[in-house]
Amino acid sequence: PSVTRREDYLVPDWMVPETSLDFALDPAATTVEATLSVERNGEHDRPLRLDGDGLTPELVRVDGEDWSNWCMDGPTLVIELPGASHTVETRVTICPERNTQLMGLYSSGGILCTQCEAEGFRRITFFPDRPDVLSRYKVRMTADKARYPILLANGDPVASGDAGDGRHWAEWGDPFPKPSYLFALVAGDLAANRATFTTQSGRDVQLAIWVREKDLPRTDHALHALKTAMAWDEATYGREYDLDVFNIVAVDDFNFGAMENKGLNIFNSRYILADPDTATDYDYDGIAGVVAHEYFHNWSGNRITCRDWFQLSLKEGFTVFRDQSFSADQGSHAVKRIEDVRALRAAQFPEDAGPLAHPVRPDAYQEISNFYTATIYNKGAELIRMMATMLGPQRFRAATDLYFDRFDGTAATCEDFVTCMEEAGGIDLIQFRRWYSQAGTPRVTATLTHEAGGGRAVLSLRQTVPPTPGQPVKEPMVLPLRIKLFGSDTGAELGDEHLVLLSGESEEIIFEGISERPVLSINRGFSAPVIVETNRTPADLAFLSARDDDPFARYEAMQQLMLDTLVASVTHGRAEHDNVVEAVRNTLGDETLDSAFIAEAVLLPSESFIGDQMPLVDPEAIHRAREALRRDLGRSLEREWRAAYEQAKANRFEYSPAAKGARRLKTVALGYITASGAPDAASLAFVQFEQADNMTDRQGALTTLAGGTSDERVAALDIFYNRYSDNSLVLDKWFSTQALSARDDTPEQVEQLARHPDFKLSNPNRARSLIGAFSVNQRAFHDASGRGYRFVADQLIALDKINPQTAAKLLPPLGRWKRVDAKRAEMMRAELERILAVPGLSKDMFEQASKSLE
Ligand code: B3K
Ligand code: ZN
Repeated sequence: PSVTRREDYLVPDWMVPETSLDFALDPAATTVEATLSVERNGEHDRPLRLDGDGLTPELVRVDGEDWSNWCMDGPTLVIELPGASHTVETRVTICPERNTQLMGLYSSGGILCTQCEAEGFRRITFFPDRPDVLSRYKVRMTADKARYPILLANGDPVASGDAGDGRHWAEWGDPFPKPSYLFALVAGDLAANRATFTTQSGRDVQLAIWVREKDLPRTDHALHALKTAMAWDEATYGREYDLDVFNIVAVDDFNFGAMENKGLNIFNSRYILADPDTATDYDYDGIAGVVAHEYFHNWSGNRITCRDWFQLSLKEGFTVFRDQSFSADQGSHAVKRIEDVRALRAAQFPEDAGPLAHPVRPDAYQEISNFYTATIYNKGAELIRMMATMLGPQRFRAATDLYFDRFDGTAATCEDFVTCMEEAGGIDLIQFRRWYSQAGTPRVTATLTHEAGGGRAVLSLRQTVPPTPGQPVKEPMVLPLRIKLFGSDTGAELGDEHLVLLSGESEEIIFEGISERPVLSINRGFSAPVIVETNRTPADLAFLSARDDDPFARYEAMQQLMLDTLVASVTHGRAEHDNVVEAVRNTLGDETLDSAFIAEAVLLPSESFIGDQMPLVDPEAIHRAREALRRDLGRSLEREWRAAYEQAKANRFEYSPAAKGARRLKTVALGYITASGAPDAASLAFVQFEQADNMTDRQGALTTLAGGTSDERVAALDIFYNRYSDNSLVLDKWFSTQALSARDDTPEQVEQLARHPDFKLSNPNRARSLIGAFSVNQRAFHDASGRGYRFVADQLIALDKINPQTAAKLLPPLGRWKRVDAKRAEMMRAELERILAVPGLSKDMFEQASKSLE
């Protein structure tokens, strides 16, 4: 397999200042005529190499004349050219309706649309398909007027007209030079939800969200989020939108969440469509977050793009950080931070601890699509957050201003960004840069000792960074740790919060004047993305869970208390639950806390996260221990859960932080009432299911029922299916709820669901709703029979033939065989071997599976 290496980067041989494209659109055969103005870049005599993928040139012209001095080098069109600049024309024919990979130009539910990042443009036309070739695009589209009344492309509309024969045409021009991965066009029978946004400098921007007519009523939330995001980016980063129009199109078949094409974002419909009856609060939040994310890319991604794909986190890490901050500002900062850290721990920590671990700025790849990972995105965002913490808000803003100003209109590197942080921040980030080059989650051991006589407390910190593939030995990192001490007798704060920058392997910090026994609050706000081990007792953790003034630290103390209890119980077969029960009782009864925070704090860590704390995962023992603690919490606090449930129940649907918090706590309480074994639990859930005026409550009740064995379970699943059988986004929930179920027969159920008439691998959302959900259901996936592994491998082998990118994304759980016992490991390896033996396996899957076996 061919490997691309960061150190091999060379500037482009040819630049393409102008690109003009002419599409004769047709689902079966679309012809694409491209006219490129090309300019030799530097002193060399190398030919023009135009990337292609599955393309055959039907015509090659140079400066208006037929040109014969070209050849194909594999998929690449190589044209010998004299002199410095030319006009090069090519023509190809492509078939959108047979494009099941969903890269390039394809058809989704009758809409023609494109996806070009990272290397999809070369499936549309011959081009130097790399992010550092910036070009100004003009696009002309001709299409059947009845089937494709709406024709959209990047930039602003220029002209349109009738083409005769029932066809029409439109021209669009994008004044901003852009890389090919940001190219987009859409043709379809679409209706728009429109609004006008006036920018801070007083320019009017026409906003439109394009969907099928019947979906229009479900676009208000996304449109509102877009306007809010545009205003937020002006207020927070001083960034204003730069075209006259901003279009968003939603399609049902999409390989990921959405795409930030210049002026024409294309979305997976799950991140646009919402109404109370069909979308949960998580869906609403996800929509606002993704709409904002793609919009923010207009500056962090489009105006400043990436020099090469190794710099992907330059745009993705920073943009995730920006969307996280935006979402935090729309509601509770504490709850948002808890959610983001939970996502990081669920997706990125396991990646960093497994065979696919890679640095935030990778050194090599076989298939770049495999590197759109939690490490690039979520850990990348944590790196930006650490720099923001070290700089403080004013200097961070000065540094981002400098970055946007200095690199506007260019293709930049992570190094460029860090340099701006250093210059405007006035700090040295030499050692901090290791965060970009070293993979693996650092582990910090923090030991606090108190010399009562001398009134001193000594905090010893020690860090290690684990070996990862290709990086056996690591250097210490810079870890910004927010730290505070509390008095265990008085509960008082013992001094202010400190920002400790741990940069050596170990360090001691002395606190003077500490007369009572101190309790350590460390990594407050999750200031560094690390694992912290401390010598805190269960009583210390319970104390912090009730008293810490940093809400994240408070949540974290409760989680740690729960984890310690669960790990002890898995290891020794049983454990004392009283500390957890009392801490949960305290939190539930604390009237100063809001419901959303309480709901997060009292939720037990997931089975996989418990597994991540153990040397080897015993899925059954973890499940038993967690269920036992859940039952105990349910029984011991049944009165409190019922009270919380009743209180939250009174609300009618409203999309506000308070109403969302009430719904969240309500379903958590329902879960505990169910876990208690109360005889009326299933009927309580069924009533919630039936009477719900929103999807959060309905799906919450369904999830509770789906995990059990009541008669109501079957009834609810049927009712849900029938009620929503024409809504594919809701049917995805029907599949995923069952795939995530804690029932003993889930592996079997999932096999049956894969034969359900509504299950189709060709739709990525549907494939993920079953395969993706099932493979994070730790106990079911790791069923001792090995049938879970076989199921996933069978599905991925079938999916690889349709859509390799989506298949490869679902592979990592099969690769974590080092985390389980020898018997399971052997079965997992056998499935990876079976995948690798498939003739014609994609390079996407090959890279993931082969690395996973090492
Ligand atoms: N930039 C796109 C992701 C493209 C993924 C290509 N495999 C969406 C985003 O991060 O905003
Ligand atoms: Zn992004």
